[in-house]
Amino acid sequence: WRPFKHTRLYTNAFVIEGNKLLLGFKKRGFGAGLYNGFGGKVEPGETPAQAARRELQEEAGIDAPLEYIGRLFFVVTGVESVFDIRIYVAREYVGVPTESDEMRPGWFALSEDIAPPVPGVDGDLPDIPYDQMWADDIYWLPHLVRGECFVGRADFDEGNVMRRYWFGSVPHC
Ligand code: 6OG
Repeated sequence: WRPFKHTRLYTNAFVIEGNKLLLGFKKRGFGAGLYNGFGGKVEPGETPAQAARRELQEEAGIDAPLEYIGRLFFVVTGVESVFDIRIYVAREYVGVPTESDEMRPGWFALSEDIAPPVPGVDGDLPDIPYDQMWADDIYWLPHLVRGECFVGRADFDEGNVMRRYWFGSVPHC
């Protein structure tokens, strides 16, 4: 494990409605070409919760009562500071998800034991596109969907390849 010299605070926010999950396709910048939650850097003077809400508004055009649900550390080859990412989730929102310069929002199907699908609407949704997401997401997103707090760390090689990782749920956020 490479030790942490500097960390930088980020947020990442997910919205769930019934058995649908809202993801954004990142159009530019770090992680371009991948689906992810909505988020970015925590700015000076902001709390992570404030930043999470601002980024969700900027990138997806919606407002939501976000709740803190997980914390992840990512060590990336060639990136000096370690990503310290606060993960948030909301189960309701206000507004209409709208494409921004950075993100194109889209709904994906969660398993039917979260909520029964609404015929004609939810039935047509694609599954969560794990093959077009950061390699870590498949390990912790199921915790988020179940409402379990989680923590983890992944050290990445060049590109979207994890060299070493650990993720787990924890009883308290
Ligand atoms: P901006 O560059 O848009 O913020 N992020 C990651 N998310 C996952 N799942 N895995 C990673 O592994 C990530 N690295 C960064 C944090 C970048 C956004 O992307 C997230 C932010 O929400 C390396 O300001």
